[in-house]
Amino acid sequence: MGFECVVRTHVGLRRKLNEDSFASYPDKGIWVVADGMGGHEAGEVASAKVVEAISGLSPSPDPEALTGQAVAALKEANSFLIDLAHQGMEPRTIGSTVVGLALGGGQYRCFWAGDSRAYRYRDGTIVQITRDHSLVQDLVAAGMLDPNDAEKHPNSNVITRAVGASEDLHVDTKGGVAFPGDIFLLASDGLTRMVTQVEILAALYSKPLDQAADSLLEMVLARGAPDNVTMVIVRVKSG
Ligand SMILES: [Mn+2]
Repeated sequence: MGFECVVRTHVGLRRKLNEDSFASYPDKGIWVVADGMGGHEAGEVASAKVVEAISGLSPSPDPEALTGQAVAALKEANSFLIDLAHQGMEPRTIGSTVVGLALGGGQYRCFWAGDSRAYRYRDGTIVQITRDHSLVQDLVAAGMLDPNDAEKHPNSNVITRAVGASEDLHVDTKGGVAFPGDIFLLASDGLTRMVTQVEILAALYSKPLDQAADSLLEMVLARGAPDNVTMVIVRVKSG
């Protein structure tokens, strides 16, 4: 499988630091976006640790095997970040979300913890592959919150899973067949809170990937970009 990929990361217009990180390894067929949290540079450390964990994986044509390796590496990063947090004067979380994509052999697999998301564009339609690990997502699933009100909820920033957040990290995975022309988007919430799924679809529809990424970033900046913004867009090439 051949891939075309573009990445964008931007500090946004209100934050001083960019605590998001990304990794793009088209030769290994793996990509990752991580959104760090904790303040005072802890977030940068955490998201960098997630990316570092992914950088050490051995190439594999099987996305499921690659994802297995990634999950094991993320569990190690999880322990590292918890130990690191315990070394501080005041206990605090040094954590990061993660969303990853492994592609190979006509298959894809996504893995994630937290509210960074993966979408798949295919034949003019878009689906969100991941399901946020967040308080509002739990409320929506329980029928206690209308999905349309989720973004406006006062606790919309509360995530229920992250690398570095608890001793036993559960990473969700989901995969299937990948076809030539499929486009995958991995993004931090700095993008997905500011643009709708339909706007992402419109950006990806029949545009070169560079243009799609630029137009999405411009949209977020025009709307005030309160958070760091990171996206990785990967297209499966034909042949
Ligand atoms: Mn964020």
